[in-house]
Amino acid sequence: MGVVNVTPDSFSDGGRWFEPEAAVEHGLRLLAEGADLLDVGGESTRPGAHRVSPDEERRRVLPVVADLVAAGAVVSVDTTRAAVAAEAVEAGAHVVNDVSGGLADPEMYRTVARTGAVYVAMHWRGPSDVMDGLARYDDVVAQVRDELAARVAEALGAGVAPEQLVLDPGLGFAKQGADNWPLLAHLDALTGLGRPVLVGASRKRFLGHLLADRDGVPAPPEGRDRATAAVSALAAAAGAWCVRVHDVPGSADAVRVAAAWRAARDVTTHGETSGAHHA
Ligand code: PMM
Repeated sequence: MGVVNVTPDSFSDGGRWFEPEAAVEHGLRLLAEGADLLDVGGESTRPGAHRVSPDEERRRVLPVVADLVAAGAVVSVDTTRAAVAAEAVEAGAHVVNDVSGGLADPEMYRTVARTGAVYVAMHWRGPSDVMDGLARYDDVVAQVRDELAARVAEALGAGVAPEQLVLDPGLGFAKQGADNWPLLAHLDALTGLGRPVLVGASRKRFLGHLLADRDGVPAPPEGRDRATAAVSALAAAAGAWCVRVHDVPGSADAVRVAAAWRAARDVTTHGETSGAHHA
């Protein structure tokens, strides 16, 4: 999944593709580089970010969604608003990517159920301007798993079909730096919930800290792409269905490596496939 942020202020690529034409052109480049899916978002979720109005969000994302769909792309809309999600699906989006997992808008599950779109439910505890204060865990893996399982139960109760659901640990969202690694290392806790898993590690702060220089200065966002590709390889090898990234070529190669790795692992020493884990 390649990221197309139509925002002036995203932490990782803020403002570079804010004009619709530039955003569409960027999306087409990501497709040419190997993305299977494009995630179009009009509202920054960077830590501390404030909300944009629904009309402004519509103005940013809908034309870009429509143009990319017309160009043949499979498009996801990154929104927490049910109305924007519905209009994006009407414009041709196939996937609704909701970083709030349905907690920001009480209409989201019913809207998703009605449209039949694929729905990514990310682990979330509150809006970007307060989320850093909500990162308190005794056992981050068990709590994120259980809180996502509660979202799944509520979505199903509102009529969303199980096949529509994709789950996401929400790296960096109400997570302190050190909370992200156990979630990655125990991805099986989430794949164990029985739905495909999406991982969004790309250019996030915890990678900047990992790659800090000798003085402790974090690596800048563009300096985190190789580490992002490494996470993509490991996440895909651990069974992730999708990785959401800004820089596509490294992660496209990484997921191919992981697919070959998994396929070879599933072949027994007698040359027969176990058949259980084919990606
Ligand atoms: N992260 C961001 C935005 N949208 N969606 C999902 N499903 N998972 C994520 O981890 C995620 C997301 C923040 O990154 P950006 O500001 O670079 O887009």
